[in-house]
Amino acid sequence: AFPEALAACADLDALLRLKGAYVGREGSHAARLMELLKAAPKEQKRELGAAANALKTQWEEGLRTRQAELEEARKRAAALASGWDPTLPPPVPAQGALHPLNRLMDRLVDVFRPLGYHVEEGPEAETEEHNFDGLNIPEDHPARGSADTFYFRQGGGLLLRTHTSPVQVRVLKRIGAKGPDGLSELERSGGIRFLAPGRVYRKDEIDPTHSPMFHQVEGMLVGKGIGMHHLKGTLSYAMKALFGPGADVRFRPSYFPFVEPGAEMDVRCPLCGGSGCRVCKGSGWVELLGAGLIHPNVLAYAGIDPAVWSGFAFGMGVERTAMMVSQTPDLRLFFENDQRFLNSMGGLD
Ligand code: FA5
Repeated sequence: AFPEALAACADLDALLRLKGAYVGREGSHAARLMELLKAAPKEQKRELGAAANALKTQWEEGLRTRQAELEEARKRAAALASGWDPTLPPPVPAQGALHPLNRLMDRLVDVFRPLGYHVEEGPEAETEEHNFDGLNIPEDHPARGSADTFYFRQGGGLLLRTHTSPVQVRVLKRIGAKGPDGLSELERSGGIRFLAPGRVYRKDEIDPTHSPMFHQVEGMLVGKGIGMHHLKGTLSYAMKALFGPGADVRFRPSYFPFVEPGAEMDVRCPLCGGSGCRVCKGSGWVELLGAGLIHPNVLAYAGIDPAVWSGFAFGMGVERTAMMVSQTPDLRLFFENDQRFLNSMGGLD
């Protein structure tokens, strides 16, 4: 009978054969029924016809259901054969995370926040005025040349900022401008301290400690009676927060047109402990930042009276700092985005 024959169909081929035998156009059970119907006596035709149709519909529905079942079974078998196991839980998508350099900049912000510093920002496409003029950098300074600085071809004096110091000029101009009450924001607040983290660009040859694109964190404090001791105390505190209480730093006199006096701060090379290696070029020390007391010309340029106000500024290399904190011997690793390297950088949090 039909239900048993249907259940016995183990695959789609058998089902198609059964389909032909029951509802096929010629020679099938359904076709034979129609012939019998034609030969039936006239007064029985209505009743017999309805019964024949019901039977045919029942066959068709049974065949359709069974066909769907067999197709599903065939798909599952093919998937299993291909090595896919539908009973396994779905793969967990890899989760995104902040880049180690961003995490280090966030951490620096966290170190300075309790000291009253907030975050300021400036554009990466800067004007010569903010990048050089406002920072007391002379017209003939080599850093202004196209050998060191990326200029936009369209002209307009736009360049890719070579350091985060132009943010100093932007903020100083803003807080130095007199308001409607005749007072500047600086006069109203009595001082300011901020960090400016961001990307900078230079035509530097790429090597283990240099990249044409890198990051800096600028720091600035403006107040009254600010001296080098405030700068040294602040940076020593920050380095201990970053590298641990045993952090060994030194300050060397240096020159930047926008500070006077100027200094550079080195940290004892954590890769070799000071005995000399490739990263510290044998010296045992790695330069992390430039700093100094704000040059009077920089304050005056922004409309701030250097006889009243003073302050300090520093600019820290983020890749260099990240190398030291994580003991990474080559800053290029931070830009190659090898997941194994990035995932190993837990120490920067
Ligand atoms: C400056 O950029 C000054 N604007 C810093 C400053 C700010 C001085 C405020 C005084 C007051 P310098 O060119 O030395 O200085 O760069 C600062 C730091 O950036 C360096 O100490 C170094 O850590 C890092 N650095 C410089 N060039 C590169 C480079 N090509 N790749 C990676 N890091 C770099």
